[in-house]
Amino acid sequence: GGPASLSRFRGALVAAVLGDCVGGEFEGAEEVPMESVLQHLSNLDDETKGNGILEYSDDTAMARCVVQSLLTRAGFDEQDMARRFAKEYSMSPGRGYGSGVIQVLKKLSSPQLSDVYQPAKDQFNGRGSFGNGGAMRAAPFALAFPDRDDVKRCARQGAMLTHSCSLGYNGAVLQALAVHLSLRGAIDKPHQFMSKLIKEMEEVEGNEETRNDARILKEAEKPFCERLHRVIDLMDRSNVSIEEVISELGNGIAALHSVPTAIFCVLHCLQPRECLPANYGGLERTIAYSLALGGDTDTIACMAGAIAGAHYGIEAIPQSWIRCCEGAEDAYMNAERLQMLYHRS
Ligand code: 8NA
Ligand code: MG
Ligand code: MG
Repeated sequence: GGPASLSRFRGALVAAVLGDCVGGEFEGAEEVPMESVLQHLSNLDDETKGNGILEYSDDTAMARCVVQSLLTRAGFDEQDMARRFAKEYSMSPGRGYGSGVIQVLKKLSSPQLSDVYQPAKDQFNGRGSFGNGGAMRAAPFALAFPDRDDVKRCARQGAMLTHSCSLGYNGAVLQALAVHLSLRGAIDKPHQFMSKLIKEMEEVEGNEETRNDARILKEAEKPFCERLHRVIDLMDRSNVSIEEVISELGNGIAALHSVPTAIFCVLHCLQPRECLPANYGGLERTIAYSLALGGDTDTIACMAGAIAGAHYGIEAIPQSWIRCCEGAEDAYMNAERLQMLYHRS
């Protein structure tokens, strides 16, 4: 479909759910042989395996709250979104939430709470979380607002409900920007896509909070910009090993060690790759490759899935994968509602 077509909205929201659901199998694994990934994915095609439904985790649980809040309030409402996060956690606490964020979610359910941003600010001795929990649920902001400044502002505020460290919420801004640009067809020109991302992130990271946090955590002055330059270096290489991707970009639970990685996965898988089946399309390659990196596989595949889904559209996703994943049907329906909100504003 063309820029901002319904197919792209559906692709983004559904592929994010798939990445989370199929990635859960390998979450936290240090090494994941590609053979195991391909076996896992081919089981999805095989109805006789009867492997049942793959459940979604915290990534999708929180993204669903973001979607419902944006739709119900027809825009960003921090009180409403915070209430939904808290309620979702209290109803299904076993979705694999990060150990720190649970404290925030418990505090957010208190009726006495006056500032919904305060619990996140109290995390980690007042430094706030730099985990990827804000970024993993950032895609819906790109699907709700056509204006880039709205996307950046709302993705940031939405992440700050749980992640008050700039290395956490700036990761959410980067993820939302990647989906925003992909939705408009920007990945047709990968180098221009990267230049636009870096130009935006130069501004996003050009402030005192970012500089302070980066200094304390001994990172480059503009940590995400520095990582995006590494993505460009790697995408220009004809041969790059999984070990190099992990050592250059990371595969961990920090936003800095996973959002640029997810972007790389999408760009690396635009072409057929020797390690991946020839009958795979770009979206299947992206999901498979994300899982083979190991580490925080569900979250990296979820974020890469959202960016790739916005690029390739819903037609690129195998029906059998959709049938196996909890929440994929809901995502398909909600994508249309988000597109209406997007075109309304
Ligand atoms: P979070 O905010 O609890 O952060 C995740 C972890 O990062 C924390 O528990 C800390 O260990 C560490 N961390 C974050 N900020 C700081 C800081 N300022 N100083 C020191 N340590 C810090 O949770 P989140 O929502 O960001 O989640 C991130 C990832 O962890 C997600 O992928 C999520 O799925 C989760 N996770 C869960 C499991 C599981 O049990 N199933 C496994 C791996 C990751
Ligand atoms: Mg998860
Ligand atoms: Mg995860």
